[in-house]
Amino acid sequence: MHRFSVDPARFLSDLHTLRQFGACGPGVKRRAFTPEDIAARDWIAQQMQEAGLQTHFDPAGNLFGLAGDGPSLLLGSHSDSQPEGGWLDGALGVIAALEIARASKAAGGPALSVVNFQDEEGRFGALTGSSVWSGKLPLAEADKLVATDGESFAEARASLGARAGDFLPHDRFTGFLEMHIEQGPVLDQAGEAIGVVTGIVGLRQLQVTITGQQNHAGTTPMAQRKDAFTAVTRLATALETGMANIVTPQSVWTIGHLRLEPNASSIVPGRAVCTIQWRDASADRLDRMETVITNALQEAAAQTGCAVHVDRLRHDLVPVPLDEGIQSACAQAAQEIAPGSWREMPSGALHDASNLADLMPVGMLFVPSINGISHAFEEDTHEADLVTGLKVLARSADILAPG
Ligand code: HGY
Ligand code: MN
Ligand code: MN
Repeated sequence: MHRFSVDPARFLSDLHTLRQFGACGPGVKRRAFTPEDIAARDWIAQQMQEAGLQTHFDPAGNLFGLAGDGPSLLLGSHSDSQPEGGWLDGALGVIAALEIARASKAAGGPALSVVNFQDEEGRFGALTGSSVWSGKLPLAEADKLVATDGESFAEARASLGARAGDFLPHDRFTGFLEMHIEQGPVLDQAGEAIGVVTGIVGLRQLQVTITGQQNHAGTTPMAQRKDAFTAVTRLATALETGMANIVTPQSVWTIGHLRLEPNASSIVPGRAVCTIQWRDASADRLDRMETVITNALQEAAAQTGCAVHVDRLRHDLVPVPLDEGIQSACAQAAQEIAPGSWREMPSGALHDASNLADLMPVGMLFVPSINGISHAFEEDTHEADLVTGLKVLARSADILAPG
């Protein structure tokens, strides 16, 4: 028995409307708290109100659409993007949640609320909005976070103005269910439609500042240089060697942000700032990877005569198993709607669900990413897979929601 039915055309139309906020070719640039992000949040809040949901912004910029004053199942994701983002990363989960909550409300169905978390993509921290709401990151600490573009979280969130209310209590919600694009190749290569997520990897990140000696690129003999970029290359090589015996094919580490100073072709770089981020499903292996990283940093410094300073940029995000009960509801829904075209799988990407798993039952569903591409403008998913995901998420919510 289904207590409500969704409208795929309306869902797809809303997805394409959201895509316009910060549109950049096929993708989006919609960093947390930028004008495009705020405009998108205001539009989503308006859709929530028109759906009969009570809208609420909290001090961190998280936007809720509440089904009523009583307990409800929470569905959602995030609408902020990476500096160069795809149109579906996060947005899919927010719009699918909106469509489902709207359909249930209209049908007098179960109480389903919506959340659009802020700064999942880490312009400031790590899953910042849900980290603050979950209590893992005090707001006063978050306010001190500074984006690589120089704006602090405190300055950015001031743009909420009068929108911001108080933090909502966690116990208003009976659980959290998030649909997201896989952002990897597994479902696409297998030709399957749905992933029922079993767990989310843990993540750690350091910001490394390497100080050498700025000098003339023509007159400074190679043997006398303290070249900060050489230290970065030695670090990267040492990581490859050091990780080889302790990692699995799913373990990852990335030097994703690098700034050379003064970044001029005729000057030996005297300073380099980079991030090292690593992820794994095992906390113990994250520890062992951190030992490799620490040793590699010391080796790079010794070999180049540079000084190395490390800041742990983000609070640690531990590996998270997802709720068994929610997983079985999602599996039942997937088998009903996409029989034989679904699998259980882990998440190599981080999600806001990581922050809620110790507060309430949490579950996730994936839909395929074409060619496994994400965090890039060309990120995309076949429309039929988007609609299948919506229907499986709706059915899962129908099975799980109280009342
Ligand atoms: O980095 C992540 O895993 C997420 O997409 N922000
Ligand atoms: Mn995301
Ligand atoms: Mn992302």
